[in-house]
Amino acid sequence: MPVRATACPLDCPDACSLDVTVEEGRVVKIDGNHANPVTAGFICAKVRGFARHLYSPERILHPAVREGAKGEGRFRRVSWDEALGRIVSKLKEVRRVEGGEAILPFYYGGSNGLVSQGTTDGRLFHRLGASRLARTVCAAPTTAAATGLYGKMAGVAFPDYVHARLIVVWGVNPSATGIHLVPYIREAMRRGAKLAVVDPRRTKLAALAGLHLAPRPGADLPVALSIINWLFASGRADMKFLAGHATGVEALRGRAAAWTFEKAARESDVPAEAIERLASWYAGASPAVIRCGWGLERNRNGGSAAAAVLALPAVAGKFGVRGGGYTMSNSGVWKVDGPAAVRQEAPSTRVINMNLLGRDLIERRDPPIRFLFVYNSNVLATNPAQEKVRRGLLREDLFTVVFDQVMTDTARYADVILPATTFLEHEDLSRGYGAYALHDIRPVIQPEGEARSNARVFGELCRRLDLARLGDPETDAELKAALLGGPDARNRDQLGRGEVGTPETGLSPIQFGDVFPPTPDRKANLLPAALDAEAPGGLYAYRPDPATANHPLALISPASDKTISSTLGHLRREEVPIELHPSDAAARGIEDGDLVRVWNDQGAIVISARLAGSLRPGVAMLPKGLWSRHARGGPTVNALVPDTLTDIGAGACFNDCRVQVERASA
Ligand SMILES: Nc1nc2c(c(=O)[nH]1)N[C@H]1C(S)=C(S)[C@@H](COP(=O)(O)OP(=O)(O)OC[C@H]3O[C@@H](n4cnc5c(=O)[nH]c(N)nc54)[C@H](O)[C@@H]3O)O[C@H]1N2
Ligand SMILES: Nc1nc2c(c(=O)[nH]1)N[C@H]1C(S)=C(S)[C@@H](COP(=O)(O)OP(=O)(O)OC[C@H]3O[C@@H](n4cnc5c(=O)[nH]c(N)nc54)[C@H](O)[C@@H]3O)O[C@H]1N2
Ligand SMILES: [Mo]
Repeated sequence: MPVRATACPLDCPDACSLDVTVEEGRVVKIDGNHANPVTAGFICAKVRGFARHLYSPERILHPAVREGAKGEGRFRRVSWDEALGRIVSKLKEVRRVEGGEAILPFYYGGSNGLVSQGTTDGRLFHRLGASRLARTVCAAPTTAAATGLYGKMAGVAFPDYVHARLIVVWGVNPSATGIHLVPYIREAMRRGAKLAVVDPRRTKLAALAGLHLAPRPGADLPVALSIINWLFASGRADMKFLAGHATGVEALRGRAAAWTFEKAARESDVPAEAIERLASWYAGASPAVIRCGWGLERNRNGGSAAAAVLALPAVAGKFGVRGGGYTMSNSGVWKVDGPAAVRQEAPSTRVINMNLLGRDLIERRDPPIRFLFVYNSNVLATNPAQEKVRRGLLREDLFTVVFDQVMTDTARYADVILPATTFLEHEDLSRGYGAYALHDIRPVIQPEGEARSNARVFGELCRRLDLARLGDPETDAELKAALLGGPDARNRDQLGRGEVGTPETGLSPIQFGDVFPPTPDRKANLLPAALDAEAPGGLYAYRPDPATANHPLALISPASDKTISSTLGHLRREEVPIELHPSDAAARGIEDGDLVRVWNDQGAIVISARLAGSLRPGVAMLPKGLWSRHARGGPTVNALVPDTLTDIGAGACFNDCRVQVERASA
């Protein structure tokens, strides 16, 4: 049976290399291989079972147009020609009557590589003069912090974690969200390293850790600032490193000065002794590495919190040794050519923050959004303020196209649906944001049904709208060549030799040894002026918990090991319960398995409850990426999530959701 090598582009730091077994044109087995050393021959259960997604009865196999009411999900099959014809005439009409900005492309594309997003799609919407989208649903605050402090310098490679004497896992849950880091952590521990975890839940790694700090969601900032304050005050700060390699040092010291361990303990509800222990472990260990994740960014203090955590290795002098420093996102290390290479012009049309889609669909008048083109996204399931998004999608004067692989919650509201290929059916280029790997993705099977790739469909729309120009890279091969052939042709040479490319930094850079912030002074900037101006009250200013007497519980929604965001959600049939701490449940007379009502000012959901001692008291949990079917056909956790924005980066505040829970009558 032919085994074909490819790679996984799904939204995960690990960027696994895959072996796919194909029998009579069908995928029968998917496994990891060794092309990317971090994959090391094993992959997650989700991707091993990806054939269930490929051949799902819910796969969209041909274009269709709406027959029933919006949301009803009744469609009539049409040809590609008819579907594209309708889209073209509606785009022309909206542009003529309301102007190009009444058109909004909506995409996030965490699970898309470099060809299936930001190529012909961008070209189409830019040349149409459509509204632009701020892609902020994920990683906006951490990116702002990592860029502001270090110019998004390359991070510690996962294999180098084995050299660390202390590993701090902060707001990240690799056991679900990037499993290939875990063996390196275990190996480091086998060699004697200590592990500390900062997470409101006792995750699998927290249960293994010598130290687990469980702050209230959104209270990482005081914890990190109190450690910074102590490092300076106790003479443990590395003044030599700071003098040579950092700016903004005194300013940061000043902002941290008020934060004693006791004060941080009051805000975070972590015992002062536990914070102090983390501080002294950190000061005393070398190499020490911080794996910073995304759980700590999804709240009103998220950007400042990430900045304070990322400032720790500079203040404590943890750089310059193998296995010391931090890892945030490594997506920035690849020198691939951006929009210019694929001939997207830079327009100056209005920008819409994707996190505010619901509000903007309902309220925007300058002009109103009349045409919404959703692709690479299941926005109704994944965006904050779900009921506003739903109200927007229900507008009769909105024309919605949903281009997807399966019949998502969002697709049910479309006027036209288009069938999309998966990464096993189209060409792409994918870079890891944890593991250092750049993959050339080649199709291993023919598309199911009439599915087509994004690059092809948006290219065709350009032609039908007379927006194509001579010399535009069109085919997958032309697009790949354009993306890789720019200033750093090394990527391309490496791709040519094997599946895996390496960035110009090499596979295992030492921070402030081999790599420095790619800024003119090559220094860390611990208080960047732009971030300071953006954050309400300035960078590192703490904003208190939004809980109220009516809505006292913090409802967080981290990733689960069953889905990637909402992708693969249709394969999960059962209802998904809300997890409550036993003490919070007891106080409300709720028992395991009871039906409960969860509500706040945004909305209400009815769902069953499960008691979970792994949560800290005051915190409830529902995984992200749920579909309506997992909540009795009703709204999901995002119906309760506010559309407030983070302090920097204008990101989503998924974990600033505060709710009340009560027993519901069955
Ligand atoms: N299996 C699987 N893997 C995934 C994904 C998936 O959906 N499923 N999603 C992918 C995507 S899109 C992303 S962005 C990454 C995200 O990967 P992670 O960074 O791991 O993100 P989360 O699961 O959102 O949150 C991580 C942890 O933060 C904790 N947390 C919540 N609030 C706070 C807080 O205020 N402070 C602290 N310190 N911790 C907090 C949560 O309890 C959780 O254990 O994972 C990627 N990998
Ligand atoms: N409550 C809560 N919600 C969250 C989060 C949270 O922490 N809590 N986290 C957020 C995070 S971190 C993220 S990244 C977002 C992700 O949210 P989304 O960007 O909506 O990601 P997915 O849910 O994976 O949906 C991607 C969709 O694109 C489709 N697709 C994949 N590839 C292609 C392609 O090549 N072409 C086309 N046309 N379609 C394709 C898939 O079938 C899938 O339906 O969710 C966010 N939502
Ligand atoms: Mo994400």
